[in-house]
Amino acid sequence: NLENRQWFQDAKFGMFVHWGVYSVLGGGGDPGIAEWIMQNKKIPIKQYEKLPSFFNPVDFDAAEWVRMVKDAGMKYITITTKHHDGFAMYDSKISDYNIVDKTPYGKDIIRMLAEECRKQDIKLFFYYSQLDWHHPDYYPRGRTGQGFTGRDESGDWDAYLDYMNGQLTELLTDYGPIGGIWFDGMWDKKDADWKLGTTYQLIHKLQPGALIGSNHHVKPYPGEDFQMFEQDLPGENTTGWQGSHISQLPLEMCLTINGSWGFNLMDQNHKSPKELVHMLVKSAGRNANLLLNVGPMPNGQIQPEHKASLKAMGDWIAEN
Ligand code: FUL
Repeated sequence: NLENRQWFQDAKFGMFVHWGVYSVLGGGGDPGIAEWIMQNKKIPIKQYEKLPSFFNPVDFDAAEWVRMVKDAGMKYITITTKHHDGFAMYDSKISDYNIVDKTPYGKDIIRMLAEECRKQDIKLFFYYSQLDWHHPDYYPRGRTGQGFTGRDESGDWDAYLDYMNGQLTELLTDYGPIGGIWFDGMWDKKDADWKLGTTYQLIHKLQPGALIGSNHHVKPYPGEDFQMFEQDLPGENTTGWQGSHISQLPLEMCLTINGSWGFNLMDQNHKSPKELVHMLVKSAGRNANLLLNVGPMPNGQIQPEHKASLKAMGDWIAEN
C-alpha cells in the first residue's frame, strides 16, 4: 500500500470519466446540468428508470479510450461505477439496476475497460457514490433526494450500508487488482451515519493495495490513502467548501474541461489546451495529481473537443 501511495504520488496525471444513463439527456438543454439531472429536474424514480432503455453506446471502444489516455501522458483512469442516481455501470449481481440487465447494450463496460487497462498498463480506479437517489433503503434521506423520487418514506439504513458494501465487494473481487476506490457523496448525510471504519476495513482486506480517497471536502479520515480537491488547487479553497487543510497524504485535484462532469450538449465553455497545461503544471507544483474529466457521449465516444485537448496536452508533455 505504501508502494502504491508512492506510485500515486508520482503519477501526476489521470483521466476522470463521468458516464451513466444521464448522458442520454445531455443536460436537457441546460448548460449547467448533467449527472445531477434527476435531482435538478426532480425526475421521479419511475420516469428515470426509463433512461437505461435508451442507453446503447455502440461506439464504445475500450482499447481506443486507453490508447487516448496513454497518448495524453496519463497514468490512470477513474470511472463512475455508480453515481448518485444509483445506476450501476457494471454487472452487479446484487441489483439488476445495472448496465447489463437494463440496457439494450447489455455489456459490462467496466469489465472491458479493466481488461484493456491491464493490457496497456494503465491503472483503473473506481468512483463509487455513497449517496444513492434510487435505493429503497437509503433512508432517512440526506440533503438531497428529497420530495421528488416518488418512493416510500421508509427504509432500513443498515440494509443500505450492507448493499453498498456488497457492491464494493463485487467491484473489488470481480475486476482484478484495481488502483483504488474514489468515494463521493458522503456529504449528503452526517459523517457517523456512514460507519466508514467497516467499509474501509473491508476494502483493505479485499485488496490491500487499493487506495482509498473520498470527496468529502474535509481532512482525511483514518484509512484514507490520498486527499482530493474538487475544481480547486490544494489549499486555495476558491470554491469556499474545500477547507484549507492539506494532509501528508498524496494529493489529487479533479477538474472539468468545460463546466460539466457528465456529457452536456450545450456547455461550450471549454478550457483551452493552454489553460489545461497550466493547471497540470500548477497542480504538479502543489505536489498534486491532476484528474482531468471527460463526460462520454451516449454513443460511447468522447466528444471531439475534449479528445483534441487531451491530444494537445500529450503532445506538450512529450515535448517537455
Ligand atoms: C461531486 C458530485 O456531486 C459531482 O456530480 C461530481 O461527481 C464531482 C466530481 O463530485 O461531489
